[in-house]
Amino acid sequence: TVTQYLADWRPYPFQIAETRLEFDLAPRATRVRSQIDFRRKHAGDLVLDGAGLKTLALAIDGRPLDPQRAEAGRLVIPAAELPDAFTFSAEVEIDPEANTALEGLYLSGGMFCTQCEAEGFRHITWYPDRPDVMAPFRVTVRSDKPVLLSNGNPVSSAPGQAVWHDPWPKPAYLFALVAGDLVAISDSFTTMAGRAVALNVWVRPGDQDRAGYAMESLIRSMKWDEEAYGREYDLDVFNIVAVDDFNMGAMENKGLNIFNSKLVLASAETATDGDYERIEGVIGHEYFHNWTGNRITCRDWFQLCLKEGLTVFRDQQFTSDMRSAAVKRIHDVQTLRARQFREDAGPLAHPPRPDNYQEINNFYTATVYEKGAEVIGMLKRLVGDDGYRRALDLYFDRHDGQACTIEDWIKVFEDATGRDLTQFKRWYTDAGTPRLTLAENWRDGRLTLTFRQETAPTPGQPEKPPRVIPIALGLIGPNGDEVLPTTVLEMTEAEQSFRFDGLGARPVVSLLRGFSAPVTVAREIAADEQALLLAHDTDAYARWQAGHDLALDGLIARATGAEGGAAFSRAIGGLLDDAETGPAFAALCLALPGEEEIATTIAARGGIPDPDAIHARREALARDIARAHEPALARLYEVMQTPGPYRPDAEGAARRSLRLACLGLLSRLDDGTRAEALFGAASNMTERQGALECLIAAGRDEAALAGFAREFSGNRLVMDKWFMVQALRAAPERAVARARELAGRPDFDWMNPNRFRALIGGLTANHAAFHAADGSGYAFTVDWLMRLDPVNPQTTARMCSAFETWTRYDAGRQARARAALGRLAAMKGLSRNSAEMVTRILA
Ligand code: HT7
Ligand code: ZN
Repeated sequence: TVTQYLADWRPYPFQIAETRLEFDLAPRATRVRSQIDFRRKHAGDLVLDGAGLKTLALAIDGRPLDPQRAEAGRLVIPAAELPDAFTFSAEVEIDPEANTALEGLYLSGGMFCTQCEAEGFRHITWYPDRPDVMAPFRVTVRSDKPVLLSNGNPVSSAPGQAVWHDPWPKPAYLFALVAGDLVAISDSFTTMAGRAVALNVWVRPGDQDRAGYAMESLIRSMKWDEEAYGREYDLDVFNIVAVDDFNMGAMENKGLNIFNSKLVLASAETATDGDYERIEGVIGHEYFHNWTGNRITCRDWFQLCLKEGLTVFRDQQFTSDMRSAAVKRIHDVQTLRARQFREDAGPLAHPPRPDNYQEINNFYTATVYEKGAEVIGMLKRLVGDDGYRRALDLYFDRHDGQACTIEDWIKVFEDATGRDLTQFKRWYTDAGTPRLTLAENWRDGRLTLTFRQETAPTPGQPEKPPRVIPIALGLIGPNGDEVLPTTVLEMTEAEQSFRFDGLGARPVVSLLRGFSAPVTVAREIAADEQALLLAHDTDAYARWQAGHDLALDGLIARATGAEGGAAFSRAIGGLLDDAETGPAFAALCLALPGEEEIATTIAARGGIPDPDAIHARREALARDIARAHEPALARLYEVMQTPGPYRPDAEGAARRSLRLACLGLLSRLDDGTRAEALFGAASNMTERQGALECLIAAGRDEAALAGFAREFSGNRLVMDKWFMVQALRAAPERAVARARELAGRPDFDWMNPNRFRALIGGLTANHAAFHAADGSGYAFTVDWLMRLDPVNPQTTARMCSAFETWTRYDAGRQARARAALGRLAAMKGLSRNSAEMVTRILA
């Protein structure tokens, strides 16, 4: 295995004036003819990438080259054989039907489609498959499929052949082609300069009635990017295509976004509120890439967070503007903690900008995406909204059409604001989550806050110098009044004190408002102070965090044997009284911390988590809360009904989320009676799925599951939910057996990544089941990873991260996890993707 190093990057010796491609599509033998007009920029050989290509012909300016010159993976033509300007041409044959890895050109349900990020284009033809080589593309597609699409604007279209031209220089990873039996729902958008853009969402015939929300989301995204960032769309058409077989969520190919169908198709009966919100967010994300990723791309794959962190940040802003900013922030913090903090605390920890990798596909991680976005949030907080806008304007002006680095990004902030960001850059180069400790001193009306920051060593990075940490805080007086509004402290040292004078009585610190930095916090705070913050803090995130900490402390006390959670249960009383004024917030507060988070917190505090005890005690606390508040919960459950037709807006979703939070608690008392009634009566998938999850947890699910399967057996996306909820929500002692049984069904179409993730991913997310003491969860998961790896290495490797926490558990579980991983590591022919993951996890 070859390790790639950031330090080894060298400029490509050539630029490309134009790339011309011709495709004759056939499932088993597609012919690809290419002509690439190269112009020399620097000294050096012509190096082209290729993988799995049957090379039929090669030529320079029409002079044939021996096709045998192509070695595995590379074609090198020495500089001495090349003029300064020349056309390289090739003819290759590829086999889309055999392409189960879904990288390059493949077939999904009879439709030809492509996925080229990160290094998929080399599976299509010989090319400089690196993001800093950009070119305009002209593409001819020949096929008997009725719809033939590629990037850019249509040039001509006739039965059997279409020609597309993309005038905007782009790297090969943004190339796309689709050919299939598709239908579109169409609309148009007039840009701020008055240009009309034709919009199409392409789906399989019959799916049109579920594509409307994707189109509405696209239009909202285009408008928002003009208003919030001044960014206008730049082609005559924008196409979105939904495909069923896809390794990730979606792909931002220039002018031709390709989506996992689960992020396009939605109707009240088939999609949940969460699905609708994700569709809007991901449609926005891919659209926003048009400027942050496509017009300005990455110089190399080490810079991935340049486009992904920024685009996630932009999609988070978009969702905040379209829905509730407070709720969105809390959701984002929950996701970051659940996925990224976990990554940062284990063997897979890496900086947002790594400096080495073996397989770039393994670096599409929570650290690159979500932490990359948090780092931008911190920058914005430090330079202010105006400074951020000036920096972004400069970024677009200065770097349009370029392939850039994190250094370019930081420089625009320095130039636009005059700040020195040298220390700030550590957020990009250093892995690990800083732990912020607060010590308070109160004397004579003066509060002194002393912060310490510490980051534990991570793989390859033993030393962790201090970072700049923006700490947003406020002070709340004992009567609940705010005595200091939000103030941002800039911590730059390992230890630093800040003083607040002239205070009448000792206030409670509302710390890290808005989650102003991706750090963990350790502080002494009494339960009644947390309850005061939950009741009175002016910052919604800090209020939620106070309640969440109260619950977490109670759960950890219980999980380690003591009584706990009474203070949280008391605080819930006040919250339920005014839940109607903010149902989504109340729902978030009612949700107990998940088992994985409890385990993470126990481990971070130096303990060994016991998954069974965590599960049992969390259940016990949920029951106690339900008992203590049954009348209020039952009342809210009724009040939060949403009469009238289903609307996927934030208001309706908020009411349903509170209703289901109440149902979840009440089901612990009524053994699922209400859930059964709701399952039978609900006309939308949000409530049906919510009710089904309660029934599964209560073990009263047989009839509901059978009815659900009967109704939706023809809908793959809905059946994915059916598989997922059973693996995820089954009681831990039953879950592995249930998953095994489901895996034996003929409709467990495991080569489809959505179906595989639904069942196997569902089980790995069922904490106590995956970490079953007898190792059955580990063994079952590895059996399936071994089956999938030869077929689809990317998806297999990503799912290996289920094991990234294995060293936190007791010796018995560790031994079983190591044995399971050892079997995977020893598998003959294990892919480079999975081999890298297993090696890092076991290191
Ligand atoms: N930029 C896209 C990443 C992506 C991807 C990466 C590797 C393999 C398959 C993939 N599909 C999409 C998606 C995004 O972040 O917008
Ligand atoms: Zn992205």
